[in-house]
Amino acid sequence: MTGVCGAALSTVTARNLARSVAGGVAAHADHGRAMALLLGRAAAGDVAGLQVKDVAKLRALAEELGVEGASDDDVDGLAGRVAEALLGVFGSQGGELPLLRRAPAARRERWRAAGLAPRGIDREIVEVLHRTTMGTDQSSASLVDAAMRCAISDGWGGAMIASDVSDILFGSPAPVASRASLGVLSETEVNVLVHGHNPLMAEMLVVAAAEPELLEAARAAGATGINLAGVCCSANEVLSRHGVPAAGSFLDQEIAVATGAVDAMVVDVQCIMPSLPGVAERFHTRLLSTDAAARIEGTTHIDVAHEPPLEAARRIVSMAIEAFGERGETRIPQATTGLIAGFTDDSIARMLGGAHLPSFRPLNEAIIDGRLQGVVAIVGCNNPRSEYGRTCALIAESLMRANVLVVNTGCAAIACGAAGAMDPEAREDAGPILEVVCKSVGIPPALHMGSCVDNSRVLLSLARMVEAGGLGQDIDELPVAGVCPEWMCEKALAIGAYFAATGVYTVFGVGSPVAASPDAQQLLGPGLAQKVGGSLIFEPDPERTVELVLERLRDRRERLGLGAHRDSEIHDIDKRKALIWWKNRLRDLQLVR
Ligand code: MSK
Repeated sequence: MTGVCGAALSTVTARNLARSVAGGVAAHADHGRAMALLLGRAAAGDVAGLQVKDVAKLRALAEELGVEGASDDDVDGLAGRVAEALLGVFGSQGGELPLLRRAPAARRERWRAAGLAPRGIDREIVEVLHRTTMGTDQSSASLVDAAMRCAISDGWGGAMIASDVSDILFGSPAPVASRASLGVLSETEVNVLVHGHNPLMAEMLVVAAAEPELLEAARAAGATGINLAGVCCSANEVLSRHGVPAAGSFLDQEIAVATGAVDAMVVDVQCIMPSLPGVAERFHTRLLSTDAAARIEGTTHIDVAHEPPLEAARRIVSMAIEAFGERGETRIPQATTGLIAGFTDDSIARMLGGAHLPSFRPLNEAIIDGRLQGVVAIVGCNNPRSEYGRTCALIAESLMRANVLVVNTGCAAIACGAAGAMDPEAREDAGPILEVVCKSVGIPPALHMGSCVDNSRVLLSLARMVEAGGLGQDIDELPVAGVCPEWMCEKALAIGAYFAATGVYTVFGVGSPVAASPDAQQLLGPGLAQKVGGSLIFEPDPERTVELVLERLRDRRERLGLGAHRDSEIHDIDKRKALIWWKNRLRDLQLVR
């Protein structure tokens, strides 16, 4: 079958997929760019109330980027130079993205050999848009390659920059206790809900909501205080850094307003339902947009590029206090779930190895001796075509029972948190051995690793697992997988594509954008597996998804010579490094599988 122009079905399908991936990469890249620009503005003293919080991370990034004066006392000057260097990564036209150096050497070699090492973030996005215009790139294989190169520029570029700069400006997350579900909304306090992705306004609202003058104004209006909560990834950002509770995921944004208890909802960019103004106008809720890139009819727009963000946050809280006096009947579901959030590659290494010798080695040892079968990231959206956030949680429960450590980001993290997977008291949901591991380390069986851009933290954790040794020399050798059970937007496809291109076996649920073309499915499955060791599979059945993932973990364990619990060939990591070297050598010589 061909289109009217003669394009094959595989070309059209690969072209559409590549455009979707580029759309998702662009969203994360523009978020990353906004953070780099904000760092520059903060360094120049243009943003009152905002300065570098994590100086050590700024210095480390400066060194990594080759920015001079990484140990200078002038932190603002250094921040300005780092911001410039980061902005250069977006516009770079050749060479390789500098943050690729965080990936294992074997992975970088593989990307180079396959022509997948990205040159500049904007360049890869633009090139996909060009290639996919009518009558340009007509090879489905070449289109999939371009999509993967573009996706790598997200995970190891735009998204990673967004997370790094957010940490530098607002502080790096560390494990913190909080709560999830709509029950975090308060009957008696002024409720301000943040929604979107860019953490700037959410951070400023954390400051404003604690100011004595505004608390006094809230009390004068008859409230007992000011309650800040979030939905979607803005929630994940302030949950990870401050323990601000998460009212819900993408699917909960309208329902939160419909409780009648939200006095102000503050949105920035991405995942904001166009239906929100229509819902908000039926209640007293003030709906406020804050980013020039996302103008929404029916909202009050406060542009934080032109108003000091902290002043804007104060104005917003005052509007919420005024709205509180207009509240009608409220219907807030009572249940909430406890959770621990704030896990990053750094904080996990510190928890496992201690503050003086942070390391992923204890995790690798638990995988090697079979206490853990592996690690699976459950990420991405919630989808009305799925059972209201339950698919993520059901898959997490099944994997935890099979002694698999789960890590979560995005709306999947909020859904799993609300279902109790991140509650340290709910360890009986985990398999018996995972439960023991969690108790000995002091972690829940599912780790909340942040927002969608924080999938970069998952990539860095995988790189650190390789570095810790004993599990191979590249990410595709690890007994790990990625699952995106309820995806609904282009950004999720971009994340799945960079997971796969990084060597992760990745399964998407709901529906497949390449269902029409067996050739395109072949390219994303076995084709990618051969080229980069990871693959992008679409499987709508959650039970089958669990089976596929466990099969992958078993396969990787077998290749590494790891048996069942305490039944592996060699447990000592240094001896294992030699064993793996020989196994890989024999595999290269095609003497073993
Ligand atoms: S917010 S991209 S619905 S995860 Fe990051 Fe949630 Fe998906 Fe938006």
